[in-house]
Amino acid sequence: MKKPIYVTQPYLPPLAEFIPYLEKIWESKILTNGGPFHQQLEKELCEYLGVKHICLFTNATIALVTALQALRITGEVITTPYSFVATAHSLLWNGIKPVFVDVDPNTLNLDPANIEAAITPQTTAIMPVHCYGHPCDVDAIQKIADNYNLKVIYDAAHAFGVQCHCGSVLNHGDLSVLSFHATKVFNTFEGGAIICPDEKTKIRIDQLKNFGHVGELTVVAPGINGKMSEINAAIGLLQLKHIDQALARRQAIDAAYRQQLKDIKGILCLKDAGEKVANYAYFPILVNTDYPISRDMLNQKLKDIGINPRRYFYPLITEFPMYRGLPSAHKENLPIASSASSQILCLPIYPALPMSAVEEITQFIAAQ
Ligand code: T4K
Repeated sequence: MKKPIYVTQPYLPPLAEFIPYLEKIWESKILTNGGPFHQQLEKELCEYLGVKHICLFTNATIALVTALQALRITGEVITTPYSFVATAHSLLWNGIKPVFVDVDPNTLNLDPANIEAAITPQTTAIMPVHCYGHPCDVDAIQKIADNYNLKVIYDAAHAFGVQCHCGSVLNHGDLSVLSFHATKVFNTFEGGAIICPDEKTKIRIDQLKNFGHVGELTVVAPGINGKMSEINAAIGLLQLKHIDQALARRQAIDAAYRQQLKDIKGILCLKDAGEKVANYAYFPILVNTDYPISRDMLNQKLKDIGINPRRYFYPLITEFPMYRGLPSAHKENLPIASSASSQILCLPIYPALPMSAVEEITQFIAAQ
């Protein structure tokens, strides 16, 4: 039987290349708590990504929770309904009320035009998402934040290596949070990071991810255990050696999809957001009413032949029980996000995906 094709498959370098890292860990017996691989990965990631400071985490969800605590965010935070649920969950974990506003129809990122009307005296921050790795309108968001004295924390889970008009997109806002989960462009199995602009904030974040400890005897905050282990950091170091090759392969797959899907009525490939360097993390298409069958039917039919796309992001966050009672969660407040959520389908994209599979998928879509 043919092997199923999933929306993504983690990139894994040759196993033999990982053995020397394991030998070093076995020899040193340093397994976690900011060991040598952890330190080296922070340094190498700063260089690769073009950012000043990075704090590694066990995953992006804990990093988002910690980022909000690091900046002492309270009250209300304006965010997007069109994301993975972890974005909004990080607010609830901090006792913060999410205020959802609609997205831009072209990028599906938070639309800055909707932010101002949602600001109240309780608003302290904005949490946008660089959805699918496409940069938000960072300048417009910053302008609003400056005018109203708000912090900006970007959920940059999808945005590894992405550059906008002025360098790394991760340098925008007060903090940015990356995910290194298995399904991401750059993975450490599980992992994440906060990008921060100055040493003082890095020190605070590093304390918060280590139970709030400062030295052996002092605890300055009710911190959490968000530390990345040496095994995960070692995988990250090895992945970095292969990342450019993996990104080039994603780019080629993205180009092939665009070429092969361009004349199919009712199928729209989501445009990029004008990034200078993209990461091709996802390949989202919109299946609109001009297409002969519904998005859900196409999804099912692809599954029936062993191809497993994903409806990222359906349902919207605002449809989950812990959010749907909020006034900002009403569908009428979010027409663009609601419509995109009912049409979206993310097609398989990952470095090992053969071009023959891309052809099979696009021919199947064309044949409906
Ligand atoms: N913010 C945003 C905007 C996010 O998208 C995410 C995570 C976060 C924050 C939080 O980041 P982390 O705390 O996770 O670091 C996946 C991921 O679990 C999640 O990390 C990701 N976003 C989300 C968009 O997708 P699922 O439920 O779709 O994953 P799953 O297990 O169904 O995997 C998808 C496919 O990938 C599978 O069908 C097969 C393949 N796969 C998956 C794994 C885990 C593999 O081949 N190997 C694997 O090990 O959530």
